[in-house]
Amino acid sequence: MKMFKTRTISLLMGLTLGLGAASSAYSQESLEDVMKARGLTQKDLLAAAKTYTPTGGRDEYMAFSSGGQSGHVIVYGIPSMRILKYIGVFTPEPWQGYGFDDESKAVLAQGRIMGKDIVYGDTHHPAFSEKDGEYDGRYLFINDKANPRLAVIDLHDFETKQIVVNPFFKSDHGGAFATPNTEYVMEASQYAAPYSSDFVPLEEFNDKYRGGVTYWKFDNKEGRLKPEESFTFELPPYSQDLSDAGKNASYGWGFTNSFCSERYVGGIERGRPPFEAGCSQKDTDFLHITNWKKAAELVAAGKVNKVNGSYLITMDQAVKEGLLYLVPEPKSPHGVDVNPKGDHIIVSGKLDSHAWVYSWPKIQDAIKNGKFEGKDPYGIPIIALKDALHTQVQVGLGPLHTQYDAKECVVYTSIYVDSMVTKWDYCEGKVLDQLNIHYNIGHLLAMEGDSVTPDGKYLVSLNKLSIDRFNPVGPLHPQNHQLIDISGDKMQLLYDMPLPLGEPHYVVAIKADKLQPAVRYKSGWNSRTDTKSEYATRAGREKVERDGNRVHVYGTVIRSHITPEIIEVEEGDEVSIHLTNLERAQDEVHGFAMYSQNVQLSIEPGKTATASFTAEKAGVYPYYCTEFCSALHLEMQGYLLVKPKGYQAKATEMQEGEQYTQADYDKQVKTNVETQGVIDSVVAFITSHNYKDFPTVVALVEDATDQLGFATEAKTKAEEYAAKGDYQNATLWAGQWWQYQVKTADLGLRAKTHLEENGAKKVK
Ligand code: CUK
Ligand code: CUA
Repeated sequence: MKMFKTRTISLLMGLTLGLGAASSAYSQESLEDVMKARGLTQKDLLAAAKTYTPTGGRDEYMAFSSGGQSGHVIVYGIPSMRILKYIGVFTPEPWQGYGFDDESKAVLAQGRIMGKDIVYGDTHHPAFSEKDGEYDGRYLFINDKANPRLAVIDLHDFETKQIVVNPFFKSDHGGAFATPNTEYVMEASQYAAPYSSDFVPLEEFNDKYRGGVTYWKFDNKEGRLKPEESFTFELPPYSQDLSDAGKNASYGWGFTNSFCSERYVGGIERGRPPFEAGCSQKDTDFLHITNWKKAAELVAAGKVNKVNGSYLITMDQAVKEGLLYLVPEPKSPHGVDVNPKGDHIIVSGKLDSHAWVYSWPKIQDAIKNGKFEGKDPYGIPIIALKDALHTQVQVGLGPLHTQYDAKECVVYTSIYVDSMVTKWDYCEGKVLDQLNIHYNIGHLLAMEGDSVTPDGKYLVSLNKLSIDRFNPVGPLHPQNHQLIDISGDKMQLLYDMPLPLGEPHYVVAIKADKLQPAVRYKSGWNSRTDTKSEYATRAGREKVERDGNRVHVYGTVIRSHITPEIIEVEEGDEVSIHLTNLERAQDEVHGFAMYSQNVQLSIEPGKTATASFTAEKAGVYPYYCTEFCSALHLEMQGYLLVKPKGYQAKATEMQEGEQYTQADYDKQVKTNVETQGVIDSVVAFITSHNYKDFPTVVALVEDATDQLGFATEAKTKAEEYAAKGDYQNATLWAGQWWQYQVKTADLGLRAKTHLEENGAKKVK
């Protein structure tokens, strides 16, 4: 312990004197040496230079990837391809305390289905909130295909705030897709099923099984989906697939494709040919066109009935009101993508080598003139292909998804079977370039590719299989995201990134400067509801409240202690520990884990989080902070004592491990005086510079001032005990005084470094 103190002090001194003198030692190795040793070509170097981001550098774009089966969202930077965060969405995520604190458990509980906790998701399509068709950087939505749900993530703190369960579907896929002002978020079903939770035999498939597309109303001010204002279009049991919202020319409409309009039901065990045979018989499937703008008016006018407690526009009503149309599309299509102007829609057929380009003006004409080639078995008007199609382009075998370039008419389509990306012109109908990617590409993503003004620049190919790309890690491989430079005429492959967390389907990327995430919460904040927590606790106001066997602990955390450090309850008590992080410093998160109780909180600066459990068994339960937050992090600890019913205390005095004398006290005080010298020199440096021009430094200084205040309190106590000749307590409090000094010095040094690195100026 004493050794440690001395070393820390010299470290602090060293930092004070040594910082700012950058190392001048330079590598003797030449670029050629490294190229030779690693077998790199000029092309490799060029690619490396385009993605390599020096230490401290930032990315131009932030990508939000579906986490596939993990039920999370993965955030990474482009072009560095560095993973920045996993966001817990449908699945508990202990690092963030997601699914462990009461506040986030309440979010996950919104996603219960038939009373059951569903603790994973098969996430497919993330979507940003939009304003006038541009990403506004406020919210992210994502769907869960397996359990038809949508989640809302607030990009102000990258936390999941809401989960909604579809009131009709038993799976979804065509979500999440936002309308141009995030009026609605689309979610289409995938596998047709009865709308009720009752048993309905498969023999009644055509009559009783249904698909659909839900338009979830989004309250842009509140940042929440509004189930009571949302509505669903009843659709035939055609296995709806992907969706996209119309924009500009097609604003007010939505598009949803389908892949089994044969309505085939397999069942090899009943002697029937399998699904895959029956679902790929016809040459075409159907693109569903829905008018959400008009539908919303009907809902507002009280003309739509509720089923399962939610607005349902039946097929009959939709046809009667002119809200629903079908257009044939290529066999087993996958992906429907509206262009930035909203006047073309591209659909690819997995079992066709063409991408089909539809003309929205043509479709509109057909609708206006009532020009249909017939009706489907449910009475929905079908627009003839020739009355809707602009052109068909041979792009390669197994085309899936399309992304739009910054240049008009230019698009990139993922070619699954041929494992390549085809760059082509949909106005002229010609292929421009093709690039082999590693293997079996699914989605691809362009920068701000779903907005009305895509950026071009980079493309990421989301390859399904990574086979031989990386060091082997067993039979389950990561996915391979390949970064491609699309700024020139020819596509250039830059980098392979393994993504080892579920199978991401789609990714969206936004300009990094559109995001302004917070570094701390307002003090005592429930981050999941974005309101002041009723359990917020201020420094010095920590308390324990008991009502029968219900115990509420109102505590705080700050470097380096948890208050309270000892919690005493009785066997059988229901315990809730509410902890508020008093820190204001950036990145000073504290954790809270407890032996055998499934307790693990992440308490970011300002946050209040709650761990609740039943103290079932009498015993001793250590708890501690799980984030290495300070030099005395390991000492950030405590004990929950669960006493047997009717327990009578035996020992009355704590057994001290060490006895301290006046000499110990004097020694500690001497150390403290030296430390104060360090602090004073740092303070002198800071105050002699224009530190007030640096918000980061101002925050650090505020925090340091707090810590120094605590130091003064501890100093007073130490001196009081010393005056009474109680050197045991005097020495311990002097030690605590020093603890606060070290934290003050640490903050001060961080502030000083920041000033030095950011060109602060001396003030007279
Ligand atoms: S899907 Cu998986 S590659 Cu769910 Cu958009 Cu196409
Ligand atoms: Cu707080 Cu470690």
